[in-house]
Amino acid sequence: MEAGERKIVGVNSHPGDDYFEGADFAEILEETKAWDTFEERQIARLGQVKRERSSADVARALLEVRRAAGSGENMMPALIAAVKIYATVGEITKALQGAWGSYREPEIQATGAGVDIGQIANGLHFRRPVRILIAKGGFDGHTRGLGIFTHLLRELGAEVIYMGLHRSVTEVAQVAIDEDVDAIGFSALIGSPVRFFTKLKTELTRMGRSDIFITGGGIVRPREKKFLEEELHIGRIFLPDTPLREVAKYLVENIG
Ligand code: B12
Repeated sequence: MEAGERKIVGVNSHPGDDYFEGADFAEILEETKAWDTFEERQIARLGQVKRERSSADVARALLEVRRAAGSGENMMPALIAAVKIYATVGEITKALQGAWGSYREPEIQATGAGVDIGQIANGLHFRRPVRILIAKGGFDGHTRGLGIFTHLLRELGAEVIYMGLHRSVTEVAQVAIDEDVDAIGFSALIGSPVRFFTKLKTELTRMGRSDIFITGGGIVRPREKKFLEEELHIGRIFLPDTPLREVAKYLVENIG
Protein backbone atom coordinates (compact mmCIF):
# COMPACT_ATOMS: atom_id res chain seq x y z
CA MET A 1 0.00 0.00 0.00
CA GLU A 2 2.80 2.40 0.89
CA ALA A 3 4.38 1.75 -2.51
CA GLY A 4 1.06 2.84 -4.04
CA GLU A 5 0.52 -0.52 -5.75
CA ARG A 6 -2.75 -1.02 -3.94
CA LYS A 7 -4.72 2.20 -3.94
CA ILE A 8 -7.19 3.06 -1.22
CA VAL A 9 -9.13 6.25 -1.83
CA GLY A 10 -8.80 8.59 1.14
CA VAL A 11 -5.61 6.89 2.34
CA ASN A 12 -2.93 6.77 -0.34
CA SER A 13 -5.01 8.08 -3.23
CA HIS A 14 -7.15 11.24 -3.24
CA PRO A 15 -6.42 11.73 0.46
CA GLY A 16 -8.70 14.76 0.85
CA ASP A 17 -8.28 18.47 0.94
CA ASP A 18 -5.42 18.54 3.45
CA TYR A 19 -3.45 17.24 0.54
CA PHE A 20 -4.10 20.46 -1.30
CA GLU A 21 -3.16 22.73 1.55
CA GLY A 22 -1.06 25.53 0.20
CA ALA A 23 -2.13 24.82 -3.38
CA ASP A 24 -3.11 27.97 -5.20
CA PHE A 25 -5.97 28.28 -7.66
CA ALA A 26 -3.78 27.49 -10.66
CA GLU A 27 -4.61 23.83 -10.30
CA ILE A 28 -8.36 24.53 -10.32
CA LEU A 29 -8.04 26.79 -13.34
CA GLU A 30 -6.02 24.11 -15.11
CA GLU A 31 -8.74 21.52 -14.41
CA THR A 32 -11.55 23.76 -15.63
CA LYS A 33 -9.62 24.85 -18.70
CA ALA A 34 -9.60 21.25 -19.89
CA TRP A 35 -13.42 21.36 -19.77
CA ASP A 36 -13.56 24.32 -22.15
CA THR A 37 -12.79 22.20 -25.18
CA PHE A 38 -14.14 18.92 -23.83
CA GLU A 39 -17.46 19.03 -25.68
CA GLU A 40 -15.81 19.82 -29.02
CA ARG A 41 -13.23 17.08 -28.56
CA GLN A 42 -15.91 14.56 -27.64
CA ILE A 43 -18.06 15.50 -30.64
CA ALA A 44 -15.02 15.11 -32.90
CA ARG A 45 -14.28 11.66 -31.44
CA LEU A 46 -17.91 10.60 -31.92
CA GLY A 47 -17.79 11.86 -35.50
CA GLN A 48 -14.78 9.68 -36.18
CA VAL A 49 -16.44 6.61 -34.64
CA LYS A 50 -19.53 7.20 -36.77
CA ARG A 51 -17.49 7.55 -39.96
CA GLU A 52 -15.61 4.32 -39.34
CA ARG A 53 -18.55 2.03 -38.49
CA SER A 54 -21.26 0.55 -40.71
CA SER A 55 -24.38 2.75 -40.50
CA ALA A 56 -26.56 -0.02 -41.93
CA ASP A 57 -25.41 -2.49 -39.23
CA VAL A 58 -25.98 0.12 -36.52
CA ALA A 59 -29.49 0.91 -37.81
CA ARG A 60 -30.35 -2.83 -37.77
CA ALA A 61 -28.91 -3.30 -34.27
CA LEU A 62 -30.86 -0.33 -32.92
CA LEU A 63 -34.10 -1.67 -34.39
CA GLU A 64 -33.38 -4.93 -32.62
CA VAL A 65 -32.74 -3.09 -29.31
CA ARG A 66 -36.08 -1.33 -29.71
CA ARG A 67 -37.88 -4.57 -30.55
CA ALA A 68 -36.33 -6.44 -27.61
CA ALA A 69 -37.17 -3.57 -25.22
CA GLY A 70 -40.79 -3.61 -26.36
CA SER A 71 -41.12 -7.40 -26.14
CA GLY A 72 -40.14 -7.77 -22.49
CA GLU A 73 -37.51 -10.40 -23.29
CA ASN A 74 -33.88 -10.43 -22.08
CA MET A 75 -32.34 -7.38 -23.69
CA MET A 76 -28.68 -8.11 -23.01
CA PRO A 77 -27.95 -9.87 -26.34
CA ALA A 78 -29.40 -6.94 -28.33
CA LEU A 79 -27.55 -4.37 -26.21
CA ILE A 80 -24.22 -6.20 -26.44
CA ALA A 81 -24.59 -6.59 -30.20
CA ALA A 82 -25.30 -2.86 -30.57
CA VAL A 83 -22.33 -1.85 -28.42
CA LYS A 84 -20.00 -4.21 -30.28
CA ILE A 85 -20.63 -2.43 -33.57
CA TYR A 86 -20.21 1.00 -31.96
CA ALA A 87 -23.79 2.18 -31.55
CA THR A 88 -23.42 5.11 -29.14
CA VAL A 89 -25.01 5.37 -25.70
CA GLY A 90 -27.14 8.24 -27.04
CA GLU A 91 -28.41 6.15 -29.94
CA ILE A 92 -29.16 3.15 -27.72
CA THR A 93 -30.96 5.41 -25.23
CA LYS A 94 -33.10 6.87 -28.05
CA ALA A 95 -33.98 3.33 -29.19
CA LEU A 96 -35.04 2.47 -25.61
CA GLN A 97 -37.05 5.70 -25.38
CA GLY A 98 -38.74 4.67 -28.62
CA ALA A 99 -40.03 1.55 -26.85
CA TRP A 100 -40.60 2.90 -23.33
CA GLY A 101 -41.03 6.66 -23.69
CA SER A 102 -39.08 8.88 -21.35
CA TYR A 103 -39.51 9.88 -17.73
CA ARG A 104 -41.21 13.22 -17.23
CA GLU A 105 -40.26 14.72 -13.94
CA PRO A 106 -43.32 15.72 -11.91
CA GLU A 107 -43.36 19.22 -10.46
CA ILE A 108 -40.82 19.49 -7.66
CA GLN A 109 -42.24 18.43 -4.31
CA ALA A 110 -41.91 21.37 -1.97
CA THR A 111 -41.36 19.06 0.94
CA GLY A 112 -39.27 19.22 4.05
CA ALA A 113 -38.37 15.52 3.59
CA GLY A 114 -38.61 15.07 7.35
CA VAL A 115 -37.02 18.44 8.09
CA ASP A 116 -39.05 20.87 10.23
CA ILE A 117 -39.02 23.81 7.82
CA GLY A 118 -41.27 25.93 10.07
CA GLN A 119 -38.73 25.73 12.86
CA ILE A 120 -35.79 26.51 10.55
CA ALA A 121 -37.55 29.57 9.12
CA ASN A 122 -38.90 30.71 12.47
CA GLY A 123 -38.52 34.51 12.76
CA LEU A 124 -36.79 34.85 9.38
CA HIS A 125 -38.44 36.52 6.38
CA PHE A 126 -37.33 38.36 3.24
CA ARG A 127 -37.86 42.08 3.71
CA ARG A 128 -39.13 42.60 0.15
CA PRO A 129 -40.75 40.39 -2.52
CA VAL A 130 -38.04 38.26 -4.14
CA ARG A 131 -37.99 35.76 -6.99
CA ILE A 132 -35.45 32.96 -6.83
CA LEU A 133 -34.59 30.39 -9.47
CA ILE A 134 -33.57 26.99 -8.12
CA ALA A 135 -31.56 24.95 -10.58
CA LYS A 136 -29.25 22.06 -11.27
CA GLY A 137 -27.15 21.32 -14.31
CA GLY A 138 -26.15 18.33 -16.39
CA PHE A 139 -27.20 14.87 -15.24
CA ASP A 140 -27.47 15.65 -11.54
CA GLY A 141 -30.70 14.06 -10.29
CA HIS A 142 -30.39 14.74 -6.54
CA THR A 143 -33.76 16.42 -6.09
CA ARG A 144 -34.12 16.00 -2.33
CA GLY A 145 -32.31 19.22 -1.45
CA LEU A 146 -34.24 21.10 -4.12
CA GLY A 147 -37.55 20.11 -2.50
CA ILE A 148 -36.27 21.24 0.88
CA PHE A 149 -34.99 24.56 -0.48
CA THR A 150 -38.18 25.22 -2.44
CA HIS A 151 -40.20 24.69 0.72
CA LEU A 152 -37.80 26.72 2.87
CA LEU A 153 -37.59 29.67 0.46
CA ARG A 154 -41.38 29.84 0.18
CA GLU A 155 -41.62 29.79 3.97
CA LEU A 156 -39.18 32.73 3.98
CA GLY A 157 -41.52 34.59 1.61
CA ALA A 158 -39.82 34.10 -1.76
CA GLU A 159 -41.42 33.21 -5.07
CA VAL A 160 -39.57 30.12 -6.25
CA ILE A 161 -39.08 29.12 -9.87
CA TYR A 162 -37.84 25.65 -10.67
CA MET A 163 -37.06 24.60 -14.23
CA GLY A 164 -36.65 20.85 -13.90
CA LEU A 165 -33.65 18.59 -14.30
CA HIS A 166 -31.15 18.07 -17.09
CA ARG A 167 -30.77 21.69 -18.14
CA SER A 168 -27.66 23.32 -19.47
CA VAL A 169 -26.12 26.21 -17.59
CA THR A 170 -26.88 28.46 -20.58
CA GLU A 171 -30.58 27.58 -20.24
CA VAL A 172 -30.44 28.33 -16.51
CA ALA A 173 -28.97 31.78 -17.22
CA GLN A 174 -31.59 32.46 -19.90
CA VAL A 175 -34.51 31.46 -17.66
CA ALA A 176 -33.10 33.60 -14.83
CA ILE A 177 -33.15 36.59 -17.16
CA ASP A 178 -36.53 35.83 -18.75
CA GLU A 179 -38.11 35.41 -15.31
CA ASP A 180 -36.26 38.48 -13.97
CA VAL A 181 -35.15 36.72 -10.80
CA ASP A 182 -33.24 38.34 -7.97
CA ALA A 183 -31.07 35.30 -7.38
CA ILE A 184 -30.13 31.86 -8.65
CA GLY A 185 -29.71 29.05 -6.13
CA PHE A 186 -27.62 26.48 -7.95
CA SER A 187 -27.16 22.98 -6.57
CA ALA A 188 -24.28 20.79 -7.79
CA LEU A 189 -24.09 17.35 -6.21
CA ILE A 190 -22.47 15.67 -9.19
CA GLY A 191 -20.38 17.13 -11.99
CA SER A 192 -17.82 19.88 -11.67
CA PRO A 193 -19.14 22.67 -9.42
CA VAL A 194 -16.36 25.03 -10.51
CA ARG A 195 -17.30 24.51 -14.13
CA PHE A 196 -21.04 25.00 -13.45
CA PHE A 197 -20.70 28.17 -11.39
CA THR A 198 -18.00 29.70 -13.61
CA LYS A 199 -20.04 29.11 -16.75
CA LEU A 200 -23.20 30.44 -15.07
CA LYS A 201 -21.44 33.68 -14.20
CA THR A 202 -19.89 33.93 -17.68
CA GLU A 203 -23.25 33.36 -19.37
CA LEU A 204 -25.06 35.93 -17.22
CA THR A 205 -22.31 38.43 -17.97
CA ARG A 206 -22.49 37.67 -21.70
CA MET A 207 -26.27 38.20 -21.57
CA GLY A 208 -25.78 41.52 -19.77
CA ARG A 209 -27.09 40.49 -16.33
CA SER A 210 -24.02 39.97 -14.19
CA ASP A 211 -25.98 41.66 -11.39
CA ILE A 212 -28.09 38.53 -10.73
CA PHE A 213 -26.94 37.11 -7.41
CA ILE A 214 -25.60 33.54 -7.47
CA THR A 215 -25.40 31.27 -4.47
CA GLY A 216 -25.80 27.54 -3.88
CA GLY A 217 -23.92 24.49 -2.79
CA GLY A 218 -23.32 20.81 -3.14
CA ILE A 219 -20.38 18.43 -3.25
CA VAL A 220 -17.69 21.06 -3.42
CA ARG A 221 -14.13 20.69 -2.18
CA PRO A 222 -13.11 23.32 0.38
CA ARG A 223 -10.53 24.85 -1.98
CA GLU A 224 -13.18 25.01 -4.72
CA LYS A 225 -15.50 26.81 -2.32
CA LYS A 226 -12.68 29.28 -1.61
CA PHE A 227 -12.11 29.75 -5.32
CA LEU A 228 -15.79 30.34 -6.09
CA GLU A 229 -16.29 32.78 -3.23
CA GLU A 230 -12.99 34.65 -3.36
CA GLU A 231 -11.92 34.50 -7.01
CA LEU A 232 -15.20 34.22 -8.89
CA HIS A 233 -16.88 36.56 -6.38
CA ILE A 234 -20.22 34.82 -6.29
CA GLY A 235 -22.31 34.45 -3.13
CA ARG A 236 -21.66 31.85 -0.45
CA ILE A 237 -21.30 28.19 -1.37
CA PHE A 238 -22.69 25.78 1.22
CA LEU A 239 -21.25 22.34 1.79
CA PRO A 240 -23.34 19.29 2.81
CA ASP A 241 -24.46 19.18 6.43
CA THR A 242 -24.41 22.97 6.83
CA PRO A 243 -27.32 23.63 9.22
CA LEU A 244 -30.26 24.85 7.15
CA ARG A 245 -30.93 27.65 9.64
CA GLU A 246 -27.49 29.07 8.79
CA VAL A 247 -28.30 28.87 5.06
CA ALA A 248 -31.71 30.51 5.62
CA LYS A 249 -30.17 33.41 7.56
CA TYR A 250 -27.62 34.01 4.83
CA LEU A 251 -30.28 34.01 2.09
CA VAL A 252 -32.52 36.44 3.93
CA GLU A 253 -29.61 38.78 4.71
CA ASN A 254 -28.12 38.72 1.22
CA ILE A 255 -31.01 38.42 -1.22
CA GLY A 256 -33.84 40.41 0.23
C1 B12 B 1 -29.73 10.95 -1.21
C2 B12 B 1 -28.59 10.73 -2.18
C3 B12 B 1 -28.89 10.11 -3.42
C4 B12 B 1 -30.29 9.73 -3.85
C5 B12 B 1 -30.97 11.00 -4.41
C6 B12 B 1 -32.47 11.01 -4.17
C7 B12 B 1 -33.06 12.33 -4.58
N1 B12 B 1 -34.15 12.27 -5.32
O1 B12 B 1 -32.54 13.40 -4.27
C8 B12 B 1 -30.00 8.64 -4.94
C9 B12 B 1 -29.94 7.29 -4.27
C10 B12 B 1 -31.01 8.57 -6.09
C11 B12 B 1 -28.61 9.05 -5.38
C12 B12 B 1 -28.07 8.70 -6.60
C13 B12 B 1 -26.75 8.99 -6.97
N2 B12 B 1 -25.79 9.51 -6.18
CO1 B12 B 1 -26.14 10.32 -4.45
N3 B12 B 1 -26.24 10.94 -2.67
C14 B12 B 1 -27.24 11.11 -1.85
C15 B12 B 1 -26.71 11.63 -0.49
C16 B12 B 1 -26.62 10.43 0.46
C17 B12 B 1 -27.51 12.72 0.20
C18 B12 B 1 -27.91 13.92 -0.68
C19 B12 B 1 -28.99 14.72 0.04
O2 B12 B 1 -30.17 14.59 -0.24
N4 B12 B 1 -28.58 15.56 1.02
C20 B12 B 1 -29.50 16.36 1.81
C21 B12 B 1 -29.64 17.76 1.18
C22 B12 B 1 -30.53 18.66 1.99
O3 B12 B 1 -28.36 18.32 1.21
P1 B12 B 1 -27.67 18.97 -0.04
O4 B12 B 1 -28.52 18.88 -1.23
O5 B12 B 1 -26.28 18.52 -0.13
O6 B12 B 1 -27.66 20.54 0.43
C23 B12 B 1 -26.72 21.06 1.37
C24 B12 B 1 -25.48 21.65 0.70
O7 B12 B 1 -24.95 20.85 -0.31
C25 B12 B 1 -25.96 23.00 0.22
N5 B12 B 1 -26.72 23.10 -1.04
C26 B12 B 1 -26.92 22.19 -2.00
N6 B12 B 1 -27.68 22.68 -2.96
C27 B12 B 1 -27.99 23.95 -2.63
C28 B12 B 1 -28.75 24.91 -3.28
C29 B12 B 1 -28.92 26.16 -2.68
C30 B12 B 1 -29.78 27.16 -3.33
C31 B12 B 1 -28.27 26.46 -1.46
C32 B12 B 1 -28.39 27.79 -0.85
C33 B12 B 1 -27.50 25.48 -0.81
C34 B12 B 1 -27.37 24.24 -1.40
O8 B12 B 1 -26.84 23.38 1.27
C35 B12 B 1 -27.33 22.27 2.00
C36 B12 B 1 -26.89 22.53 3.42
O9 B12 B 1 -27.17 21.50 4.27
C37 B12 B 1 -25.29 12.16 -0.91
C38 B12 B 1 -24.21 12.13 0.17
C39 B12 B 1 -24.28 13.37 1.04
N7 B12 B 1 -24.13 13.16 2.31
O10 B12 B 1 -24.42 14.49 0.54
C40 B12 B 1 -24.95 11.24 -2.08
C41 B12 B 1 -24.00 11.74 -3.18
C42 B12 B 1 -24.31 13.19 -3.51
N8 B12 B 1 -24.34 10.89 -4.31
C43 B12 B 1 -23.31 10.57 -5.04
C44 B12 B 1 -23.35 9.78 -6.23
C45 B12 B 1 -22.01 9.43 -6.84
C46 B12 B 1 -24.56 9.34 -6.77
C47 B12 B 1 -24.73 8.52 -8.05
C48 B12 B 1 -23.88 8.98 -9.25
C49 B12 B 1 -24.46 7.05 -7.69
C50 B12 B 1 -24.48 6.12 -8.89
N9 B12 B 1 -23.30 5.66 -9.26
O11 B12 B 1 -25.49 5.85 -9.46
C51 B12 B 1 -26.23 8.67 -8.34
C52 B12 B 1 -26.50 9.86 -9.27
C53 B12 B 1 -27.91 9.98 -9.69
C54 B12 B 1 -28.11 11.22 -10.51
N10 B12 B 1 -28.48 11.10 -11.76
O12 B12 B 1 -27.89 12.31 -10.03
C55 B12 B 1 -22.02 11.15 -4.48
C56 B12 B 1 -21.49 12.33 -5.30
C57 B12 B 1 -19.96 12.30 -5.35
C58 B12 B 1 -19.33 13.49 -6.00
N11 B12 B 1 -19.99 14.52 -6.47
O13 B12 B 1 -18.11 13.51 -6.06
C59 B12 B 1 -22.45 11.46 -3.00
C60 B12 B 1 -21.68 12.63 -2.34
C61 B12 B 1 -22.23 10.16 -2.18
C62 B12 B 1 -20.75 9.84 -2.01
N12 B12 B 1 -20.17 10.13 -0.87
O14 B12 B 1 -20.12 9.32 -2.89
N13 B12 B 1 -27.98 9.77 -4.40
